[in-house]
Amino acid sequence: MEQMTIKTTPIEGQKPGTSGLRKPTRTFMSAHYLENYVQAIFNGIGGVAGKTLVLGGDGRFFNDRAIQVILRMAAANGVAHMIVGQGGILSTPAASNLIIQHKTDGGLILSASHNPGGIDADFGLKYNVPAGGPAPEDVTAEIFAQTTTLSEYKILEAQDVDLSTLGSSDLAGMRIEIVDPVHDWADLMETLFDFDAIRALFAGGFTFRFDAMHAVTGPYAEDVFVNRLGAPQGTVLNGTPSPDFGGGHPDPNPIWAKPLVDLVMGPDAPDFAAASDGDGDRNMILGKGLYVTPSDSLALLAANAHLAPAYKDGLAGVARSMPTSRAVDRVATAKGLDCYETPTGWKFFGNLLDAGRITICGEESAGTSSDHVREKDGLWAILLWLNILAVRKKPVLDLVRAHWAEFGRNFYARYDYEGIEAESANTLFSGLRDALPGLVGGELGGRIVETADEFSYHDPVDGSVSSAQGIRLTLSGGGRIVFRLSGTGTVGATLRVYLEEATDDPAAVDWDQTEVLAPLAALADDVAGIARITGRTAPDVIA
Ligand code: VG1
Ligand code: CO
Repeated sequence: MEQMTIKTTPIEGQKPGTSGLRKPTRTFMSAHYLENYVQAIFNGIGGVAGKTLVLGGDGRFFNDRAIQVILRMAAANGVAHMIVGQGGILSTPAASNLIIQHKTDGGLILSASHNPGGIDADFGLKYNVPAGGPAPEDVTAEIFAQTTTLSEYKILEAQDVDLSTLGSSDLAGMRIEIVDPVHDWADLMETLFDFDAIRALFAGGFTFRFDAMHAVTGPYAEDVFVNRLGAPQGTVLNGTPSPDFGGGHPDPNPIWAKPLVDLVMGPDAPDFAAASDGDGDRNMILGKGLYVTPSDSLALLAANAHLAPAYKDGLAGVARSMPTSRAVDRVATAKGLDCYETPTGWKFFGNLLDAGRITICGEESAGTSSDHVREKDGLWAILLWLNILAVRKKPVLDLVRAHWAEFGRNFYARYDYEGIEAESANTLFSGLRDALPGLVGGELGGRIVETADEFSYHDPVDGSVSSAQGIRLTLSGGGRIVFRLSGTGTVGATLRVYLEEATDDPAAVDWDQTEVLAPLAALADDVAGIARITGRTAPDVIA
């Protein structure tokens, strides 16, 4: 086995976004692309000699090849110990858990999450820190800086490592430990939730369908729901992971998980249904005849978490990303909890969780989690729902309506305009920025603009500042419009427009969301000039 130092030159555009580096798979497969980025990570975290790292991914196309390259590079860079999910597989929350439980120096997670997989789709790679969460901005900035000056990388010439057999082996002095991807994470779940109560729920005939969307969670869901909790065979749909996710987008929302939504809206609806995404960190929650928005789900989980053993003493505080609806803020106010507003992306919750300031946090994009790991955790959210349902013994619809009646209701939708030209996006945002000062105090659609600003986050724990995190307008009567650009796309720019209306009117439990939000959608178009600047008259996706 020969240690090689390969000369290379910087590759443009290796800038991590909201969640690591995401690019078309063919880009990742091009000469030196993966190698450069991995070496930049190793250099950017101060070298990896003697360190222990976790390694695994969501199983998408190129996962297996990339893992072999990373192992050879890790050995050549002097890594002491690599903990690898069997078959190269780890869900994102399971990887976070291994990083924490084994007290490692962090980990590499291969995933483009909800983006489709395949040679003509997307791939991704991110580094998580020893605390278990996605690297914060100072670390990703250092990694990016490394990509711009890189001149060589180290790699071993060696045969492929067998990833299929559990146990330890050696690669040029580096210990490789292949672990079961599911076991430790599933054991952790048993410590958090009342498995006996959920088992009794299933034994009583409660019906549940979980759609794994051909992605990484299939084996996790089989183990927890079927083996450990006694849900019947057939509970897990699309449970066999595939490198291209069965040709679909592994994105648990009403568009990409339409068959499941159709099921709960039809005559054979189960009592409860849920889905997760490519790497297992997102969740979608459904009841009979009902889609629960992720923002409402976060609020309901925060309000009821004390029903699960891990959270029985209450929550330290809660947090949500800025565009997420303010439904959880109402719960925090009612319960006297601190509530933090962070920029989009899980990395911003890490400090608050580490400092013990919050217990539960979430995002409108279907990510929710707690302090048990430092990633969002799709199956965790579903298990907390099951625990709550097992205690409350009421249909999902009743729980949601009771929640709205108690705390008030926030109507919410996100409009995505995909693949718009970068220049149009820039024009739109600079136009909005220029307009902000003139909007405050004025009238828009018959309502007063109470605030109009660009969100800057001041991290209360380490004092760091993250600016330009989205433009937001609040309107009298509880309305809010937020504009931001996606940081996970791989082609062109994606404009996200987040619409929210809030009311305390008890009658609102019966109002129609689309109708309530329609005037705001028109205002958003008007104030930002979406149709005028981008030529788009309707969003590609409404989530
Ligand atoms: C999106 C979501 C954000 C989420 C991120 C990663 O980012 O909006 O809430 O944290 O994806 O999730 P953006 O920048 O495209 O809006 V995942 O499940 O893709 O790791
Ligand atoms: Co994901």
